[in-house]
Amino acid sequence: MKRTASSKGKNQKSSDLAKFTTDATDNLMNTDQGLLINDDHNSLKAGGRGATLLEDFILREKITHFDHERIPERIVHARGSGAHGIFKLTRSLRQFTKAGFLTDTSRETPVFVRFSTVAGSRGSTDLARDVRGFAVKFYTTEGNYDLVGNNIPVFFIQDAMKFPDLIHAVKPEQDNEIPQAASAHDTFWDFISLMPESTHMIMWAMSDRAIPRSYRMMEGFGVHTFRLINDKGVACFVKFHWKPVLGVHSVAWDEAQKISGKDPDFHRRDLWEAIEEGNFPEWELGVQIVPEKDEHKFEFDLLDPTKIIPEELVPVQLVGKLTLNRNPDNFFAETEQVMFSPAHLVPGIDFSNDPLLQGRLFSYTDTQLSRLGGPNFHQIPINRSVNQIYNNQRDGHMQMQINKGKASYTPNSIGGGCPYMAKAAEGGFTSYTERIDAEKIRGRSKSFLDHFSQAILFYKSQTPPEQQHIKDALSFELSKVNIPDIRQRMVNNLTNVDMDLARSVAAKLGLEIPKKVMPVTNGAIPADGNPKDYTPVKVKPAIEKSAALSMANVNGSIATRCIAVLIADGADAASVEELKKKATAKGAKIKIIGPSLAPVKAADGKTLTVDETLFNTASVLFDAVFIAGGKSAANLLNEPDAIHFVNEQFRHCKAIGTEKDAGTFLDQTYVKEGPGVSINNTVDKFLKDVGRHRFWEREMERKVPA
Ligand code: HDE
Repeated sequence: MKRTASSKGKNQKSSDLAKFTTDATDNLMNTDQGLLINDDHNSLKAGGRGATLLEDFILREKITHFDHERIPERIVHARGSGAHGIFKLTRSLRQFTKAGFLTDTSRETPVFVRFSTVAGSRGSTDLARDVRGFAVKFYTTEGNYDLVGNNIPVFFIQDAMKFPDLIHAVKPEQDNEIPQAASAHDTFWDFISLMPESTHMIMWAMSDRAIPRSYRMMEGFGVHTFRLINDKGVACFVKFHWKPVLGVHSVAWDEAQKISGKDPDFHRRDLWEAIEEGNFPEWELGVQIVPEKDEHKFEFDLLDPTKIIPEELVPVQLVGKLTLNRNPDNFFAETEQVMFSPAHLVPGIDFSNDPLLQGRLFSYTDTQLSRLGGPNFHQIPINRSVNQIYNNQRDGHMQMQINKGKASYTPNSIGGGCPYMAKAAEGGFTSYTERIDAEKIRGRSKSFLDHFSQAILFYKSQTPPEQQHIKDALSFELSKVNIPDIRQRMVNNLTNVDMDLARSVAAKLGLEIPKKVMPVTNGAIPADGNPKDYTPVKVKPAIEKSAALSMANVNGSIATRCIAVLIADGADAASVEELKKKATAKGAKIKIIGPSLAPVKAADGKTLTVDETLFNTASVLFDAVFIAGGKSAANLLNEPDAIHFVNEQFRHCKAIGTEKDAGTFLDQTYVKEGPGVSINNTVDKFLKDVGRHRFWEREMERKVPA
């Protein structure tokens, strides 16, 4: 018997999965018992019009399987999409960790990534205002490592004890199950208004981070502080970051709501299509490293998940690249059945004592027992480690492994003492030896009581349009709250962040704000009975602003952006071709949109193929619009949908370009020359504008009724 359970350096994942993958091409249909089927259209009956016979085992097998096709959806993060890919380290972290995938730059580690929203059901819209899950499973040769993060670097609560409360509050209300995939309702804001520790997260959740343009254009964060441990046993603290190569981009809130109707699969489709087209989404892995000796050097507690470590204090070092390059073959088998857990570790990484993380370590495996029906879910192909598993776990629902021999216990002599335990030097996992000398208490550290300083830091770091979006989001959400006391309590709480913010939201809600900052408390009573012990405090932050918190810095790339070209008969084919050539050379996608699917007759007699029509698509599904000139523009005037299309692009601050003679068309819209509008301008200027993503300054000046 071999002494080691791992097959070092060998990546078995793809062949393992292939073993479980079936392809019906060129194969005959059979039953689950392997019996070839002769007729899959008709049940067995007594005569052509007769009753169906109970004897029909083929019908019964098919319907029984169908009856049990659904499994419970995830209690949170039910709506999601996944993809396969690889992780490649570019800079070894050997100084800090012994984890193979973070030290060996020659390795390519296979990964499966699942993105998700949190609050909605499995069939809900992708464009809800919500946090996005960003869960990565690394199939390393030392075992599976899961980095189960979000697209926002902090969380609503500090202690796992409050998670069921938070989720009950944000989910549809318990009496009528309304609203779906939305936080804009009484129970959510009731809870939040009584939980001052959520203030920092609320700033992020009300910012445009909560309505991403694409999964491919959002950051990811491990949120908690973790530990790295090197081969000498020396530990440091670490925060994990994912930085999208395409930059961080979002949509407008009005747009998000409309996309939810026009294409609720917007993010799922975007991810799927990008991978099918070979535009593989990429992120760089970043780490912020804090030596153990610096644990207490910050004005916040590293263990508090409502805090970031500002990049200005500890820079993010980029150390590797994640590339998603393969769509799943089967959504259910892979994306629905994949199970992530922050407790899936490899040697060289360990937990911190963050009380939110500690609770998560229990929850993820536990929830799979309900979802996947038993303790053997790790044997489902998507969840399997690349290593063969040897231990004494036995039996249970859906056991797939056939364990040979008599010994299923340790120590044993019957099985020659196998399987052996691995020494640390052989890769056996050992927990970090942390010295803890403390009293057992149910309580919270005083170092967790500053709930506002980083909310202020975040708000101050936003540009004026970003601040306006936060005001608008809070006004929208709170206006949906029916109980006036909750609205008032929330605007009172906002005075702790920014008076102008509180004033502006209060005005939209028809409320007054108090003249001075209002204290808030969650009403928790510490063991010694003195509620004052939990009264929030404010500390002076080390920095006032952090550029990394704003999304305003765009990199100018137009790669994978989708540009609509509106055309009708009489279009100038040559200039449409020029745009197409230049845009696709820079990686953008062009979709020709006409009044119908019939090819458009160009001015020179050529025909232009139409990709989509004004009646089957919508402006909110595109990043920019170009209006073909000449007779085409005049003909488009007969299409009210075309006018609406362009007005909406204008309202959502997107780049608009026109060809010569399209002015007559624009005269019938609200579009005015200004930032991001290129009237009779060159294709190059238009494409440069597309690279700006959005011209939010336009929004501050002009509102358009589209
Ligand atoms: Fe989760 N979370 N969570 N969570 N979470 C789940 O596990 C939980 C938290 C996150 O694509 C569940 O398999 C508790 C923070 C993601 O499959 C469940 C607490 C962060 C996903 C669960 C948290 C996350 C989940 C539901 C507080 C960011 C989707 C189904 C103590 C760092 C993973 C499942 C996927 C899913 C529990 C807080 C991220 C119930 C108890 C903080 C990305 O186990």
